[in-house]
Amino acid sequence: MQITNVLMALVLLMSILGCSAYRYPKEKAFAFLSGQSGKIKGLVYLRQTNFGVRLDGWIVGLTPGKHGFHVHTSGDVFSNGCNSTGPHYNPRMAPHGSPKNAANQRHVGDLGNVFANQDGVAFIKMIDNVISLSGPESIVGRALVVHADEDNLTATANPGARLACGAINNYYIRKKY
Ligand SMILES: [Cu+2]
Ligand SMILES: [Zn+2]
Repeated sequence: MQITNVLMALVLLMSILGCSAYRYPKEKAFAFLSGQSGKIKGLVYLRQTNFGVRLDGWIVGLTPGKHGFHVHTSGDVFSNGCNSTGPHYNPRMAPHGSPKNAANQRHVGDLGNVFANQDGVAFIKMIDNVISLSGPESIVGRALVVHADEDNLTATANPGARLACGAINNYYIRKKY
């Protein structure tokens, strides 16, 4: 009898967890990056985790070395290419800085640099706990931008031209429980 009760409780618990996970999945997003030259392309997946937003992806066609990488305010990558994405996403009116800075000492969109290898490929694997994929400071609908030059992670950073960009889009995977 007792085992049956435990099993019943377990089934009930699992169905509750399953339902809530179905209705409120952890947010996921992706961005296709492309640039005017057509040489630079990228794909970045973004997932909300308990430790922040995890970014996984790659960008090809870069020159080897560091390239500034940010969330810019607008997802408009059409009006004027990457230039219509506006400035770094900065809802807290903070100075530009390193992604390692405290949340009020960086733009929310400051993700630092990606590093391209000798083949011009940057593999992206980072977790950032200042950006989010939901709530008042969500970056969904904004844009990821990769620059020609290195971001020196200070207020005087000048990472140069915007080589490629892509709007950040939400998506959901429907799971059966
Ligand atoms: Cu930027
Ligand atoms: Zn910035």
